[in-house]
Amino acid sequence: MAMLSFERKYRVRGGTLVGGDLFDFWVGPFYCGFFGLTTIFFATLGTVLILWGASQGPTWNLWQINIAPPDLSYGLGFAPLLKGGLWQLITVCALGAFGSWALREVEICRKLGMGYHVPVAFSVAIFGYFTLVVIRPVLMGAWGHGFPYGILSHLDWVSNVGYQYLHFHYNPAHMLAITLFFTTCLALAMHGGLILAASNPQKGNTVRCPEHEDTFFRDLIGYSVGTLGIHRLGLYLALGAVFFSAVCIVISGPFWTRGWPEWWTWWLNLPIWS
Ligand code: 07D
Ligand code: 07D
Ligand code: U10
Repeated sequence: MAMLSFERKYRVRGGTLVGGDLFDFWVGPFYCGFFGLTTIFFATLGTVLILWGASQGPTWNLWQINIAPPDLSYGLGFAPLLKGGLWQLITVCALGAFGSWALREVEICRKLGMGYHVPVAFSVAIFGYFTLVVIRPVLMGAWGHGFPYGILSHLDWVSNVGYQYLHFHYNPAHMLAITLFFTTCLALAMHGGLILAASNPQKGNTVRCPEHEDTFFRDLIGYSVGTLGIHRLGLYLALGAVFFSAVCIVISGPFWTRGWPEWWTWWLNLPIWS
């Protein structure tokens, strides 16, 4: 069915979590819903606050705009607007917008009678952000441990926090996360390559079917994970990468305060060496 006539057919009432039929409409290609409005509200307010913060700061250079979290001395309390309070409000708006977007995805899944895999996946990204700006700062006792909102300043934060633990590459959860990120790229490259090779043939050749795809990998490595399996694997790899990212940062500070290279002394201390 052509896309435009399919859209007309599925654009029916129902599936909403909140608001019943009230916000159950489309604007151009976009589904609205209650959570569409809350997304627009939080995203607009957050952007306006960033722009206002920028107007109070020293620069309009896009790369250098910086909305910093409060000083550590404010602990877990509220800070004055220009001393980190703005960062706190923007964090609330960001979480409101990301959460609304995930719930809007849920409503669209319900309308279409599909599984919730996409909103679940996006929720793991939100969990990564939530870990950085809420869980770890709360565990360490100050909002000042959150990362600053700015293109270059957030990179400075990552570098500084990395060196606080001497050599962040020795963080075992960081190793797992990086390995999972690299494996995700490998899996996507193999899958994209295989699908294009089989289903987008040169002129004059015929389209190959999934049996060809299975056979390619059985010939090459003796096993094929299968056409559904590769998508499941891709999802698990990507979600695992972000999950271990959250773990690697939440253990840095709350659970391990020394340099990460030192953590590995457990290996030298194993009784088998003595
Ligand atoms: C391609 C989907 C599109 C999304 C895009 C991002 C904004 C920010 C805000 C001016 C893959 C839109 C950007 C809305 C504008 C202001 C105030 C997604 C795609 C194109 N980072 N990070 C970037 C964010 C963190 C790190 C780029 C966000 C952590 C490093 C972009 C968050 C740590 C590098 C960006 C976030 C960290 C970057 C490209 C939130 C660990 C780079 C992102 C909400 C995770 C790279 C100059 C991209 C770069 C980069 C956005 C969090 C590390 C500006 C929104 C604190 C090391 N980050 N980041 O393509 O070039 O994502 O930086 O958590 O090298 Mg970052
Ligand atoms: C948090 C993004 C969430 C995004 C959301 C959506 C919008 C809308 C709108 C486009 C998690 C936002 C949407 C704003 C946009 C429109 C219209 C994703 C998030 C909700 N590191 N490191 C990681 C590597 C080093 C350090 C993670 C590699 C050094 C610290 C990942 C290397 C030191 C932290 C990773 C390397 C260091 C990390 C990031 C190599 C610095 C973290 C991925 C090759 C000297 C961070 C949870 C991630 C983390 C993190 C990779 C090097 C420090 C595994 C490959 C040695 C302090 N590093 N790193 O988390 O775990 O995505 O965050 O050298 O905090 Mg590292
Ligand atoms: C995949 C796939 C597959 C496909 C695919 C894809 C994965 C099986 C079949 C998809 C993949 C791609 C298309 C590839 C490219 C994608 C990427 C590289 C990922 C990154 C993507 C981007 C960078 C694009 C980002 C763009 C976005 C997020 C869209 C931005 C749009 C909006 C912000 C509007 C959102 C709409 C909302 C929230 C609801 C509706 C609302 C409106 C339209 C606005 C109008 C407003 C109102 C009616 C209400 C008024 C507002 C009010 C009252 C509030 C006011 C408040 C104030 C404070 C003012 O596997 O194969 O193929 O394609």
